[in-house]
Amino acid sequence: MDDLVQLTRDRDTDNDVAIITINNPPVNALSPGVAQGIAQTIAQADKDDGVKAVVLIGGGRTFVAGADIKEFGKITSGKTQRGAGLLPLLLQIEDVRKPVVVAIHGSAFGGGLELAMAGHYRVAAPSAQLGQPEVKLGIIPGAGGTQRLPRLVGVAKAVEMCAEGNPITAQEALKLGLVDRLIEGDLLAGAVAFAREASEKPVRKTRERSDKLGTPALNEPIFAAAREKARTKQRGMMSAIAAIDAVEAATRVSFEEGCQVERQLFDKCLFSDQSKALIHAFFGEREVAKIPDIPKETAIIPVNSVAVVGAGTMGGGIAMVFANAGFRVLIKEADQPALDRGLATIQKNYQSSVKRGRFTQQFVDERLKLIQPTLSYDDFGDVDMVVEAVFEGMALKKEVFGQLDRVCKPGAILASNTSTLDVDEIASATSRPGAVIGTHFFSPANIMRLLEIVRGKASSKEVIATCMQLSKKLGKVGVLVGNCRGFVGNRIFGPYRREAQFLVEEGASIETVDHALYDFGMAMGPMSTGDLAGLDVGWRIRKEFRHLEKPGVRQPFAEDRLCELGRYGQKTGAGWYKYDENRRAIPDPEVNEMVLRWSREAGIAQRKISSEEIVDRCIYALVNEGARILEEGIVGRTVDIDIIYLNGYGFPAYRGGPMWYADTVGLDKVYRRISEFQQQHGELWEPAPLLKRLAQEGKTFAELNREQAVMA
Ligand code: 3H9
Repeated sequence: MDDLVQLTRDRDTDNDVAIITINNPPVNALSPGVAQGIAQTIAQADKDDGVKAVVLIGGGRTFVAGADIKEFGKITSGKTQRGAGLLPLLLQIEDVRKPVVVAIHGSAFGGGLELAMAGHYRVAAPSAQLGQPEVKLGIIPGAGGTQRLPRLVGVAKAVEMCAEGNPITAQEALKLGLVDRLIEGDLLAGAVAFAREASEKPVRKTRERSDKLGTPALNEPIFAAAREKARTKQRGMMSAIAAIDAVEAATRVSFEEGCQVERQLFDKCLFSDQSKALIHAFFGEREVAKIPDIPKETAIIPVNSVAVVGAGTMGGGIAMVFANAGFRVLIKEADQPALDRGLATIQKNYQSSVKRGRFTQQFVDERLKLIQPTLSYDDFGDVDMVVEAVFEGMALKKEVFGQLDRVCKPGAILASNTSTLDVDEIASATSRPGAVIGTHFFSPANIMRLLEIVRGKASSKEVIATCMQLSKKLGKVGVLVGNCRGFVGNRIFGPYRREAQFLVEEGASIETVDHALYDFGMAMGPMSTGDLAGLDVGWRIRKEFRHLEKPGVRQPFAEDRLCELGRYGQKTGAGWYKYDENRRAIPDPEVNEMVLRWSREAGIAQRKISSEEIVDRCIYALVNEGARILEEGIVGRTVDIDIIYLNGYGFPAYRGGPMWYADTVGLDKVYRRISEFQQQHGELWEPAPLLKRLAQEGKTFAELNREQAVMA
């Protein structure tokens, strides 16, 4: 405890302000030792008549980022008993007879904000952020946050913060009354000065306040609107609804009773599969950033300026990603009309972001200044990195890379945004394959968080480490993958969409397939996803690779037929669905009839198919291919696949990704079902040997992931 929490005195002035400093790097998580340390030091300061006020502050880069999330796993697995939690400590702080001033820098998140609200006053650095993000971990604030926050910021804001989980800035916190003063400069000195002023005033206990708790008439519409929003924006997330219920309790019952309601809801959420999955996603996102064979000390190549080749949808989006992160970006096209079209699209996209309130006009103006159009490679000699985003064809890509090899300075990173092509073959067009790497952005590049970083045979460790670090700067989740057709995301997506089509060809309606997977939690059903991405994309790829298909093995055909009819999806106003001028999908009975006719002609027996089978066929197809990818070493860990699916393919976060989901079902059960599918549908369903082995050994992918981490 001595190391985790220190009690000192302010030495500059009268020595009458006690300073309690939390030192639990990296983020001062409230582990049991920290809570114990605060309890002991606060008791000491309370007893000491020489102390007029107390300052509670975080050492290092932040105040407190919350409870220690690792502890939750110990509780749910039965390794640790769930005790009284932080509530008694927070009551103890609130009951101190002299003012406790909490000084916040970095983040006051979760239990960190709950701790801060138990203090009598809060001061903050202007850059600080405050929030109750628990909902994103599938839980709710569990130390009185749902009861104290509405007392400080009012019911509407508290519901929003607890149910949506997004942080607010120190400036907003000041306006709302969550923070009492912003301190420019030295936070500790400012907090001590504030504490000395406060020592003349009576202590204010947050839990005894009720002036912001509203009335039933005022509150009812707030809760109704919040529930409606949660049902649409956080579809299927039990923690969002639980957070709203807990804040509502604050407006109906006493503080003590409200805390009991909160605790019951917290426990229900904590022991749910949803919270385990979301916590897996939280740590997984951080784990994928660590590459076993690339040490932390690997030199990072400084990247300050970037060039993008190609101003089409992807190139334009990628230029925006870099500009948004403050990089100077050259954007090159082959001719003026194409360049003008690309720039116009960038401007249009920025304007719609301003309209939707995502960016201010000033931010957009600054970003546009960073994007410099060009028609030649002349200026490429200075850039630190190039991202090629031209049409997906090997000959063209190789020509571009040959050109880049001639004009770029030594040390520049040469990245390709290919989504399917062989990165090694692209690299062979240069004299420096070590500098070549794949950076597969997802469309729309400026919105989607996923970035697959494709490691070629020769990609250097420095280039890989730099791209991984860069992904964070760009606000992306970078996942390192090996070089194979479709890499990880698209390769696994193939069998998923194949099964969706098979199901339609076997008699399920297009809408039934989409609904079943939407209800499972996917952001969109597979047929709608195809229409959005453009059915012609897959059609073209299938035509190119048809020669690789094994003769006699069933292949879906309905989508190809739709393409032959010019139904490419949303962009042509028709695909699996029809689309109105606002691109709203309208079921098209004609397509269901056509597919029925084609299927009968092909001799495919028609039958009634349950939603359960639809989900199993599509999701287990992801799992089986995921297991093959793991075996082939295309990714190093199972968690890599989960993070790709959560960030790039609309897989429901509360199910933790396909591999995690398979674990929750039980791999023996998944294996048995896949074996049944193999009997019914043939060799496309051959179980992946890894899946078979794990199922037979009674293991999970998560256990395999842990073994892989140890071996690395
Ligand atoms: C809670 O508080 C419940 C309460 O109501 C009380 C209930 C009784 N615990 O993200 P980074 C690790 S629930 C344990 O890379 P950044 C993280 O894994 C909690 N570990 O840094 C990483 O480890 P490693 C509510 C944590 O600067 C390292 O710290 N709070 C925790 O990009 C650095 O993290 C939240 O949900 C934690 N609470 O971002 C906040 N937090 O180096 C969660 C971080 O081994 N945290 N770690 O990979 C965050 O949002 C970000 O970490 C933060 C820093 C913004 C703070």
